[in-house]
Amino acid sequence: MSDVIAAISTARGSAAVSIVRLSGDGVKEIASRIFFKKGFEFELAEANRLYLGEVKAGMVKDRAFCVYYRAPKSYTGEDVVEFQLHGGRVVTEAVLETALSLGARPAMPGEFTRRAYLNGKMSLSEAEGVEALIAADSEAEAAAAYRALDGELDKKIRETGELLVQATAGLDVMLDYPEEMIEDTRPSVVEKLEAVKNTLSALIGTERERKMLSEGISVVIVGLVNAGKSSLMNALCGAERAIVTEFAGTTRDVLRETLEINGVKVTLSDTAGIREGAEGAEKIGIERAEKAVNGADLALFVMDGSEPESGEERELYEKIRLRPHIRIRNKGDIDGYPREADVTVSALTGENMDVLRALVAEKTGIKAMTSPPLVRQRQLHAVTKALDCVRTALRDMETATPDCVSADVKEALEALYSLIGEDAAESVVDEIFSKFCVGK
Ligand SMILES: Nc1nc2c(ncn2[C@@H]2O[C@H](COP(=O)(O)OP(=O)(O)OP(=O)(O)O)[C@@H](O)[C@H]2O)c(=O)[nH]1
Ligand SMILES: [Mg+2]
Repeated sequence: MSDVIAAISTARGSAAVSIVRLSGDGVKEIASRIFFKKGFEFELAEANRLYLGEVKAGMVKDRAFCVYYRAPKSYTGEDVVEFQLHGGRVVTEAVLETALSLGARPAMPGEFTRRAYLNGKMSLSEAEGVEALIAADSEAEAAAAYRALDGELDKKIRETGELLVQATAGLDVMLDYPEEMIEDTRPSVVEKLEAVKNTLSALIGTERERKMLSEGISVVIVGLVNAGKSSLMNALCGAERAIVTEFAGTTRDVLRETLEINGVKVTLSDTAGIREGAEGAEKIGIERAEKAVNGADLALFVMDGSEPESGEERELYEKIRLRPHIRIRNKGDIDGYPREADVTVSALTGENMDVLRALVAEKTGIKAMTSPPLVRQRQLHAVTKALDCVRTALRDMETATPDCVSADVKEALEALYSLIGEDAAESVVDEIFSKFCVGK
């Protein structure tokens, strides 16, 4: 018997629709005292059907939809009722309060999904995919999360686990049978361990890919004063973020904005324009600009095409030349002066901004990236541990006895299965679901 939990599953605040969700044994009894419809009895409710009726919650009434999902064919695997109400704090909270007064208890963060996991509706890594999808703030992150949610990660782990089990069987043969059998079995064990090693390495991906996925790519705009850096920042963001004036030395501090290019998160920084003889705040701004360039994945070097190339510009370029960068000739809408550049744009008219975006994608390798589906640190640790064990096993194949290798392989298996939640410790499960929002 599981008690009934209840929560508001949609975001707070006024909205067109809000959902209150209940799950557990006895949801129908509670719901039947909140939702009313002529000729309708909850006992006879059809599953998965949308009923239009009236909810009554103390003094509050609303016309609302109600859906009943019969166990085990529901998100949690239990009996579930959902009320689709008109959004807004009062109605939504009144319905929740009434459900609580009728014997439901407030759901803990992630408790619906936790029940889904406990009832075998999804694995731990799929549950983590749900949480990561909700938390995602770029398309690439969402895509990786969906691969976990959809069971792609699980499938890979199970297939890899199966190979390890086969390797263990091979090792048992080597233990139990005479020399000649060992020579026959050894290559197939090594082959399986190599295959596992490759799969796990690919799952982990490179450090760079993972950083791109979670933190995004840092791109810094630099150049001499008045080159149009802040204008370029605004054009790339599609919003008036940075102050633009015709006076040199407008931007004093580093200004950051997050945007997406080809679905990948990019942190774009506008910096103070560089010039000789700057003092005070401007001088500090220039120092910060130089620091920002050093910490960035890519620099956008902006040149003012309406002015002739200066010694100062060449000098600044020398500092950037050896770092990943794109040379941009700005103010292309004016008949100005030629420059050696990767692209000519106009921040004012938006000319060639799509070319610039494509160049950013190309230079940072965004295009070629298919994100590894490990969406949480816990998963990364588990796979890294398994990979370490497999590497040790391969090394031990050369020097150690089969039972020694077997122990390495078993350790790898344990690490892998912890990922999908087989025999997961209570504390691990608690930790995972505590990150969810209430109502999921
Ligand atoms: N015609 C034209 N003018 C531009 C273009 N981009 C910027 N400007 C003008 O150039 C001047 C300086 O632009 P900003 O974007 O403030 O330049 P900045 O590099 O950020 O300047 P500082 O912050 O002072 O270093 C402004 O008057 C802009 O309107 C462009 O593509 N075409
Ligand atoms: Mg500026």
